[in-house]
Formats: sequence, structure tokens, C-alpha cells
Amino acid sequence: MNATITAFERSPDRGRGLARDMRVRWALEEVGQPYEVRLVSFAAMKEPAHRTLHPFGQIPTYEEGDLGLFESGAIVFHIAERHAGLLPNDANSRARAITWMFAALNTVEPPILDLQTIRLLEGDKPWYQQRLPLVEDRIRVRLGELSARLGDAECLDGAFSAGDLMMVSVLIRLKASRMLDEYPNLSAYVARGEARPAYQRAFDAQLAVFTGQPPTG
Ligand SMILES: N[C@@H](CCC(=O)N[C@@H](CS)C(=O)NCC(=O)O)C(=O)O
Repeated sequence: MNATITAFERSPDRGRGLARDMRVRWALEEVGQPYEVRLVSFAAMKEPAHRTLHPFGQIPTYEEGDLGLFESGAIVFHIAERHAGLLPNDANSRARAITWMFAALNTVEPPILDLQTIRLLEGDKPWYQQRLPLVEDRIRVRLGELSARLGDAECLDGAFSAGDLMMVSVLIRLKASRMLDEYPNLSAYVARGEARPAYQRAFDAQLAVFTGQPPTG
């Protein structure tokens, strides 16, 4: 039986890769697992039925037989553990790839989310103009550190892994701000992720929800 994930019925970015079901779709595509999608409205996400699956009333979720998961990181990790293709076999390499997943979610994503939150919710507040550069600088610190570590490498640690999938997914959130342009190796790293056929299939499938056109891949 195919796994079922949840995704936005109506997404703020109209299905252009930012909602976090994209990470899960991408992981499933990388490991070649078909999946079903259940679309949920903002109202339905807050209903008890959905909260049974996701206590915080959000997407994505993941159902596979008796198993119900929430949190995109946990879901991608589960997929990567169950299927070959996203985590190396060597134990130490595997541990390092998992470390990069946590780094993406715990160290790099929080300041990026801060930027999105203040833009969305605090744009009309008197402190916004003062706060904005502080938040942007915190992102630049992380991008500078990440850029230094990546250097000229294709991936964060050896071959492409769930760590890269998560890091690229997080960095993509910065594309509209153009901050990534300041770090050419990170821009190229994100572009390499986006060029992967599995990413393209996932992107097309997410976009198709909003265009009504069937995915081409
Ligand atoms: N840490 C969670 C965050 C989930 C999250 O913020 N989901 C967003 C969509 S990308 C959502 O459901 N937003 C609607 C809401 O919070 O009401 C994860 O990685 O899955």
C-alpha cells in the first residue's frame, strides 16, 4: 500500500516548492516510492481528525499502514531509513548525513524562518525596519559558515544524501530574498538540488495541485 502524505489544499506560494510537503515528496521521489496525497484546508488542519495525526495542526503528515508521522524531518528520516538512496551504508557516513539533516532543521532553518515571520507578521510594526537587518545578519552568519564548509564540494559530505535534501529544502526558502546570491557556491548547490530529476518530479506534482495540470514527469 502506498504511503499517504498531507499537503495544502491552498498554499501561500501556490505550490512553488516552499510548503514542507515538498521535502517529503522529494524524498519519496529520490527513493522511487509512489505515494498518495490528501489535500487539507487550513480549517481542516485545525480539526480534531487532523490533530490526531498532527498535534500542531499542520502539514505535512505521513501515513503508512498503522504508522502516522508528522514533522518533515522525521518523515524524511523515516523514508531514508526504510529505502535505499538517501543515506550511506557506512555507519559513520550515515551518522554524518543525519547530522546534516539536524543542522539544516535546527541551525540553518530557524533564522530563515525568523525572516519570513517578521516579513509576514511584523511588516507594519514600528520596530520592523530596525529588526530586519539584525535578522538578515543572523542568516548571513549561518550562510557564511555553511558556504565555508561546502567550499567547492558538490555535496555536504560525500554523495548526495538526506542531509543535502534537507539543507537544499531549507535554503530554497531564501531564493526570493536574493541573499543566496551573495554565496555563489550555495546558489550553485541549491541549483544542483533543484536540477535533480526527483526534485523536478516532486515540484511538478506539488504545482499540479494548483494549476490543475497533471505533472509531466
Ligand atoms: N516543523 C514542522 C513545521 C510544519 C509547518 O510549519 N507546516 C506549515 C506548512 S509548510 C503549516 O502547516 N502551516 C500552517 C499552520 O501552521 O497553520 C515540519 O517541519 O514539518
